[in-house]
Amino acid sequence: MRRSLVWAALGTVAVVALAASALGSGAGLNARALRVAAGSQTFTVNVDGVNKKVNESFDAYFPSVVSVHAGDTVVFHYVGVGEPHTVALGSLANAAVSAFDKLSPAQANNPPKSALALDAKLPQFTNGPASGVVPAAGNPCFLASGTPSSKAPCPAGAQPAFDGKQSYYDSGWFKANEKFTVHLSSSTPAGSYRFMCLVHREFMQGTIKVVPSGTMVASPAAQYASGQKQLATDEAGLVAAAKLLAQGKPPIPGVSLPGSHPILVGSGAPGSNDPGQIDQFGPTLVHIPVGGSVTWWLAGLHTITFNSTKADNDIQSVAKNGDVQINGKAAAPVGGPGEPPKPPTGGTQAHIKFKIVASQTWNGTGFHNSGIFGNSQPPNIEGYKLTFTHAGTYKFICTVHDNMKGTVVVGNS
Ligand SMILES: [Cu+2]
Repeated sequence: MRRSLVWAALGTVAVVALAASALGSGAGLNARALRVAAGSQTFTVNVDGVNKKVNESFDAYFPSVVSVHAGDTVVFHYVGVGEPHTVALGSLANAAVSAFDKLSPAQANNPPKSALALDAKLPQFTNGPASGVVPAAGNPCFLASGTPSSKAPCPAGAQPAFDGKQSYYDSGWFKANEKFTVHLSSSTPAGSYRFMCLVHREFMQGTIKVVPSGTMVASPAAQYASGQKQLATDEAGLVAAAKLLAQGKPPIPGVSLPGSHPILVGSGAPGSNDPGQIDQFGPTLVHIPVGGSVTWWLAGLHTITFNSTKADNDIQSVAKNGDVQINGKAAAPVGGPGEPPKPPTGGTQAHIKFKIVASQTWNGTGFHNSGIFGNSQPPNIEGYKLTFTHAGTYKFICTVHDNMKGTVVVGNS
């Protein structure tokens, strides 16, 4: 199960605290913002968040709780820079998120079988690094009852209104700036409907709270503003880590990157519940001699990709019919092996273990790609080492995240 909080394994990961930080309906809002049941309002929930100052992504929904009436509409708007997400509603997601909510921080790090069994009823985003996206997770899928297939596509059909009774109601993998519009049936019973991301699982979740008609909810603008306030708090939690990352330093006191010319790939707030991560290389520029090496230490879902073209600089490919799939060229290793299937072990919560898991030599020509590293997170950080045999200036990107770039200058160029 993918943890959303890449550095949080160092501290306590309190899923419960995520829920506790959520906006209560109408909490602290101006009375003028309150309205009686309208039944036809549209509320916006941002999926992920954008920090204009630092390239970041947030495994969270803003706001994470939206209070509405039956008959209203909730628009989930993906605003991120490439971190993959979905919104899965329905009774299966509701049961899984509710079960994880009850776990202690220690249990959340090692969930009991009962919680894992509920999680397993929802498809994984992929069934392994070599496989593509699971159709029922990566593309919109709406089931009135039963569990979605882990392999076969969902039955085709128009998106129904959400009535609170469907078993599975998934947006699919969001495309850039995509909106997923959920009309709530006028017959939706009052209650809390949990939703989650099929990539980041129960650690990225939220609630549509349908209140009885006659009960007031805060206006769409006021609820949206509360979500953005939470985002600002989460952004503030990453400021210290972003400063350190720019200098090539991890966010943990006393820990430095091993090897010559190391580059840290992504960072986050250690020991906190901040759902944000920084999607930048640190440093963004290194100079090495001909025959020298660079080691990238990856934290989070990233790639190191050289000489990419526009067609291959994104792990998501969209077919003409709108179906999404993983772009194999952007996601898989090219020019040598990438991440091994099993994550390294040995690090403890307090002591980060760095281990180079892929080591290659490159002459600087042609497309070259580490492929996605998906298992690298504290306390076990995986390294990708590349030895450069020819002088030159080599620009690289991450194919998961937009705007994530760096440069290696080899020799005196
Ligand atoms: Cu990245």
